[in-house]
Amino acid sequence: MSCGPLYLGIDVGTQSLTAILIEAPPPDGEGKDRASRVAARATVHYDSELPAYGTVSGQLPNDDPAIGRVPPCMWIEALDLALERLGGDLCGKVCGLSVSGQQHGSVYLRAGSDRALRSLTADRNLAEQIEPLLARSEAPIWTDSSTGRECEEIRRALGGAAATAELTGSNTFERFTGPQIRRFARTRPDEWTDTAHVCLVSSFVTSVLAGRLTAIDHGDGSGMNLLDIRRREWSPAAMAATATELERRLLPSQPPWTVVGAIAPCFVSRYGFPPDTRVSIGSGDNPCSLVGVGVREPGEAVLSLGTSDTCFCLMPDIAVDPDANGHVFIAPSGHPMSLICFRNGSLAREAVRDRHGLDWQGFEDALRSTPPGNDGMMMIPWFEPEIVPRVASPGVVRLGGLEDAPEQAAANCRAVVEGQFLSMRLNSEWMATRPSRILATGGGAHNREMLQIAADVMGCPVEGHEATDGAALGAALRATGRRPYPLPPAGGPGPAAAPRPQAAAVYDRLLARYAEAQRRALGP
Ligand code: XUL
Repeated sequence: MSCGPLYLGIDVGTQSLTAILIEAPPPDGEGKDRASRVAARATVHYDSELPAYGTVSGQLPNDDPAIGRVPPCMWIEALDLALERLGGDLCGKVCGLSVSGQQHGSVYLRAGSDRALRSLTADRNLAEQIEPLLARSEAPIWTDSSTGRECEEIRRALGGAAATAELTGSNTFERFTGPQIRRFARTRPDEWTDTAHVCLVSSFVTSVLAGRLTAIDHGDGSGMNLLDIRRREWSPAAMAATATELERRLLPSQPPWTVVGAIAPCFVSRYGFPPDTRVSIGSGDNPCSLVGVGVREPGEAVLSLGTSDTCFCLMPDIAVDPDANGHVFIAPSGHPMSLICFRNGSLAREAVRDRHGLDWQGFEDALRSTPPGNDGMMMIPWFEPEIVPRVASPGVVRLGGLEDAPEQAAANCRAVVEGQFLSMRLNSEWMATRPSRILATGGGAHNREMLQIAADVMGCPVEGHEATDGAALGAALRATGRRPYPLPPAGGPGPAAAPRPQAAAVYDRLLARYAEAQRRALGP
């Protein structure tokens, strides 16, 4: 199919790298609200397609389950392979590109890296040219949870959990980059001394594509416990609490719409990219996904109903969770965005479904057959330890006559879903932004009855969306350099639900009861 100028989005994910080419509608006039079109996509799965690196689920196997690391050259080899698959005809039409990277992972480079990146050549294997630049052969990624001690130390130095969240947008979390850096500097002082630059996954891959060291954007930077979320610059206090001489090693932080330069000449010779292909600064996969699903206005939210349930919301102003369980990142539009993750998502729904011998259709029928408010029966759905609110050991609470009994199968199905959305509403009150529209993605977004409960509890319309490749699409939309970003390609029509006034009033009343039950369950 013939096409106009193309934009390339590359998502360096946990298990695979995806490259997507989109054609965007014309920037002005009628094209403004038209969706983009996907022209081509290529995905490289690390485990099966780059077996020499020996990864399992995208990371190096380790006897210690708390360690999650990746050889960074694997991402570069995956990039090379994905571009090869897109081919010269399409790459030759690209006018802008940008990278989305799994958030929090860090790459450590030696002095002289900038010079070496400026002289990358198309004649030699790309990963082989990058390998000598690494001061650390492995990059810790977001799955790493070995930094409990460092989290504690940084949090204490910054004045506690609430103060850390107030400054950096989040409490310290094991997977965040600051704690990773601190652990590296403490346990491998020689390699730390050898480190001249600390990059994130997104800025590392962008640096290779741009053939120069590139900055970290405010969006990915807000997943580090290092960015002052209000001033949007590295916090001297957080850097000092993290590692010695970090300031000179961190590349600058810049707004998410920064253009870092033109593509490196080696990609021009190797894949036929036009020499003036514009490279936009990289960003994190969560900020990119927001754009990739089509969120553009503050108040719009994405609800990802997967193994865990994650809610991102674009906020008009910065608000920080006083309980320090949620996160604030900077979205590609520059607005703050919240991210809260409930561990008891599909896992909890599945536990109820399986307990009562149902399939998903049976679960949905059970929701349809029971009334909003469940005749006073209620559940706090902590089948697993919970992230929001923080609960260390599982403990499901049933109230109002609800019992774990076979004859109450339908009531239990409704109770788990109502409990999940009441918890989401209660524990997102700190955002001070009631969502105006929710785009639901993930497996649960196919369940219309569940979306109806979400709409009634949250008091706003909820639309189901197919959102495969959201992060890569978001990167491609960012690469257009336009704001507001063009709309992503329209997915197939999914179920949708509008709030019903009577049901919404029931949940408005139930919220106080849920809050009281949660307070009791959390204890003193
Ligand atoms: C978010 C998080 C993951 C990673 C990988 O804080 O840790 O979503 O971004 O996708």
